[in-house]
Amino acid sequence: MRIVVVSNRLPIVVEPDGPEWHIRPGSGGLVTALSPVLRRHGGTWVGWPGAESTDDESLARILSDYSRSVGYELKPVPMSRDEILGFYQGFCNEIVWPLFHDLQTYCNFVPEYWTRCTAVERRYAEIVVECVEPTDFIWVQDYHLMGLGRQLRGHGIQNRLGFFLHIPFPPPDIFCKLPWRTDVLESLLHYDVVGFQTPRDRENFLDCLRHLLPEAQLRRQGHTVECRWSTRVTRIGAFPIGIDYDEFASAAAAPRIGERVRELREQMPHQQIVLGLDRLDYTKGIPCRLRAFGLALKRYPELHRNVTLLQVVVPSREAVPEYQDLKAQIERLVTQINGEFTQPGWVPIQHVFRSLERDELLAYYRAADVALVTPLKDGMNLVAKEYCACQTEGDGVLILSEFAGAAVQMQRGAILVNPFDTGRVADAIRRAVSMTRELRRAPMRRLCRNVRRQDVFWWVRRFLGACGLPAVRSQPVNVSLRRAVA
Ligand code: GDG
Repeated sequence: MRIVVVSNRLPIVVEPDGPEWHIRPGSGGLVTALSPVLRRHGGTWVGWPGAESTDDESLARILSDYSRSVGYELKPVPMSRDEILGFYQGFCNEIVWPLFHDLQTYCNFVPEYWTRCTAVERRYAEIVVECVEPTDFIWVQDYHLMGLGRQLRGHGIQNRLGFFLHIPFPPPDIFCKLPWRTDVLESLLHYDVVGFQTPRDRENFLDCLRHLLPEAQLRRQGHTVECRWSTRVTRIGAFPIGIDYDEFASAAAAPRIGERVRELREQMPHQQIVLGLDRLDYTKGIPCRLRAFGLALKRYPELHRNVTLLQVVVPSREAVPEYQDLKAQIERLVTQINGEFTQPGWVPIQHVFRSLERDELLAYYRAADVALVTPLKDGMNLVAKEYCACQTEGDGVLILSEFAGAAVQMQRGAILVNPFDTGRVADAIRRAVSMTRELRRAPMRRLCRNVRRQDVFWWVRRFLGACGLPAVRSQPVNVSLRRAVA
């Protein structure tokens, strides 16, 4: 059985380079989670390459070269400028993203966005139909393509179809604000399995079904719920996503990363490093976190000269005005807090606004004494899990928002905080940096054990199991062999 993954974006970034294209691996939670899965099992990844009208030969060639090097195929879905604006930036980023993160005031319910969305879903369906074989498992990812299942069934596709939502699913009083709420729910019931990150998201979805489609019959079966609606049966469950723990842990332990950690530490001597690492996004709670750190410095002068917040913000969706405002707000807060507390030889907040190379990312995780992961709302949050996997010395402390999906699995071992309660977050920072190395080890061991046991391959097995599919190959695909065959 092959897996065909369909997501809004391919796991790459393509950029024009004169008449040619330049290609590099993408970043973000979905890429981190699914790349190792396809690398291991082989298959096809269908998605938009991320650039406008990329329907040319040189792109096809470079994608096929790249496919051979990663061990799975990439199938591009072209999008015009209007489609990018109406579907991706409009429907996805101005409606579903904020609404599903409980931030309704950021929503822009433009009817044209919905029209664009259905047109783009039709295009995805046509491309998937072209490349799929009857025994393939089609696994649709995330909020952009909730309606794809219905489109595929419209083409007569009988394959097993799974859908996984990486972001939270809101309760009915929020979901019902969506003008196309019933269409979205009905579309989701065209999949065989619909998966959420946490039991709370699953229960919110079930509450929406009860409210908007009362004729649907729901029956609990173990950890999933069977939904019979119209002629269809859909299994609904919570499948918390994981990371490739072993890969992160061994990469972080490499001597070259150790060397970078030493360099970083030399630049911040005698400091406990508190790390924040997020995409530029209003759901990640960066301003609240900065205020909490400022408050910690005000309340606890013993932190002065001893603690540095290293806040990495990875540029994202910069064309959207809310994101530009957020960037300006973060810069203002950093300037203000640094202005108030900096002393010769100590700048309390180091603010990095760029994407990190992977080695640098691993070195930051490994060097950090404390990770401050405080989203206002998050489907899962892989940064929390990656931080633990990179604790080579086993003595890091994780401060985690109770509104991250990860809190369900990591509540024993992490210091849980309400990110809106700046006083308590400030206290948690002080508590974390005051813990002795010895006291830190047991909770970190427990966290690592969980993250390792419930890794990304466990997630795949559970999801496929719910689809009634056998576990797929457990050994990595031999990329050089595939290269020879291709
Ligand atoms: C969505 C959901 C859910 C970050 N900066 C750099 C970099 N990253 C990588 C991290 C991590 C990923 O990006 C971020 O993952 P998150 O889970 O924190 O967040 P989202 O991107 O919002 O992902 C989320 C996830 O999907 C998976 O289901 O957990 O809730 O919102 O993997 O390592 N990677 C590199 N340089 C960076 O600067 N190389």
